[in-house]
Amino acid sequence: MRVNLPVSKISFDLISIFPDYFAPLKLSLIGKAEENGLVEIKIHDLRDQASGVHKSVDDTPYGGGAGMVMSPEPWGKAIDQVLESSNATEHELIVLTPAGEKLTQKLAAELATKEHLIFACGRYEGIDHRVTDYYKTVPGVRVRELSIGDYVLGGGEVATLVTMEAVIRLIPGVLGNPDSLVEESHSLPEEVVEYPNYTKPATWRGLDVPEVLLSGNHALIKKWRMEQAQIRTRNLEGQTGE
Ligand code: JEK
Repeated sequence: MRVNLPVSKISFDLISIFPDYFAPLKLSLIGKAEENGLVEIKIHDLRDQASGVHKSVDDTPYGGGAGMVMSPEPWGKAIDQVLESSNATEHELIVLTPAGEKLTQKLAAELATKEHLIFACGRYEGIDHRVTDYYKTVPGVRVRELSIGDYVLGGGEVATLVTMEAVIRLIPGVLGNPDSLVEESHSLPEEVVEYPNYTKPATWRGLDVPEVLLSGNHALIKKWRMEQAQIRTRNLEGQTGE
């Protein structure tokens, strides 16, 4: 039995008009991390900050164009409230956007060292630009505009789930067996390459596990795995045009 690991809890505040998107955070690795007190996750409905009978959070874009833009007022109220109710001294305000800095393993590892992460999840064509401009001027707040990849999603919620999973599994004590993190850290953070994995049975549908893996020769196994990883890296480079 292990209790009271000496790690400080990372707080996550998520703001969205679709709080139900975050139901999966109760499951698996992230759900366990919260149960074990390694993270605290609070979900906020942006609609609670909307005024007027229609509780609207969007409006037509200045300058014209298709679609709607999220109004700054409810965002300002929601983010101020989160900041006021936080005990943290430093805050990362993460605004998901298709045009943001790309999420990488290196960035995930950096975020895993922070005490307070706020995720602003927009919808429609995104959030009035003055929201990020404003919070960039607030002491103790660092604004990061983040994208999870070069494709267009309908909003920031799924990108937040992706980012949180990448970050939370790097928090000390979250993974049952941290050996996998040690192995990851030996490769450069951004070149995630892998060798193929096998488990029992040794023969499945006529396909055998490579003999070297059954040899017990650890030096030879290590060499074989490195070669396999290199083959996969070359194949990936073909895909990305590098
Ligand atoms: C947050 C709203 C939807 C859809 C306008 C953008 C060029 C103009 C916004 N990797 C990622 N992909 N998409 C997102 C993401 C999408 C979002 C929001 C994140 C809030 N949307 C939306 C269209 C447009 N076009 C592409 C042409 C803007 C994301 C992340 N993270």
